[in-house]
Amino acid sequence: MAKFNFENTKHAYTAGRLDQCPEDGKWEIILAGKSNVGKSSLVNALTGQKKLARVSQSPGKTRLILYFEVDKAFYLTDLPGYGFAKASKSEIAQFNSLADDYLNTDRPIALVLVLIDSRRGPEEADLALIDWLIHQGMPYLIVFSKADKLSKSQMNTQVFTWEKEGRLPDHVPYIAISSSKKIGLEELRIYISDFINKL
Ligand SMILES: Nc1nc2c(ncn2[C@@H]2O[C@H](COP(=O)(O)OP(=O)(O)OP(=O)(O)O)[C@@H](O)[C@H]2O)c(=O)[nH]1
Ligand SMILES: [Mg+2]
Repeated sequence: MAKFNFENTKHAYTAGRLDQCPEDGKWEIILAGKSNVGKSSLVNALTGQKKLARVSQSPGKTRLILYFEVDKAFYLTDLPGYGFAKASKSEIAQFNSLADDYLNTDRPIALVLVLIDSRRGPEEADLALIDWLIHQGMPYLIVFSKADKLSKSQMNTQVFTWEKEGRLPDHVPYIAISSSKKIGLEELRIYISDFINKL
């Protein structure tokens, strides 16, 4: 089946509240994960556009829900990061609950990409999200980000260890990527394309 043209992507909408989200029924591939894990960088890397999504050294950059329409077919939805403590209390409450609420609504969510930093590994909030997704029966894929510092075999060993430690469920579906070194991007584009095509 055809792979979508990820280079043909445009920023379609920005939403600060759930009632501002598009209602056109297009499928969404969600990018979820802790602040600073590399969600916005991944949008740019997948689409080959350096400045489509804003990337920053300072965590908590993305505080709104951003919709990127890929090949007129589906959205890549960049959610605000969770677990970030440097914003003001009211801001944290606002953008964390926005991300939480988002997954709890009736959105046409096809797949949730759960980004986890390869070197830091899964933290409590990540496992809580994964458990929740499994409980809801919502399809997800773990995306280990910033994999430029690890070899493929080191990565596999890490994942095995995390599974044994109970920091991940056994046999999690995952892909390791690096936005800066362009690792795993084509594999992820194919995975997403296949997924959308099979819906
Ligand atoms: N080494 C390395 N650094 C990366 C990679 N991807 C992103 N980064 C860096 O990680 C930092 C955060 O990246 P963002 O893409 O803004 O992260 P985010 O998840 O969108 O963050 P929030 O918007 O705060 O939730 C930036 O300094 C990036 O340059 C990668 O593949 N490798
Ligand atoms: Mg971001």
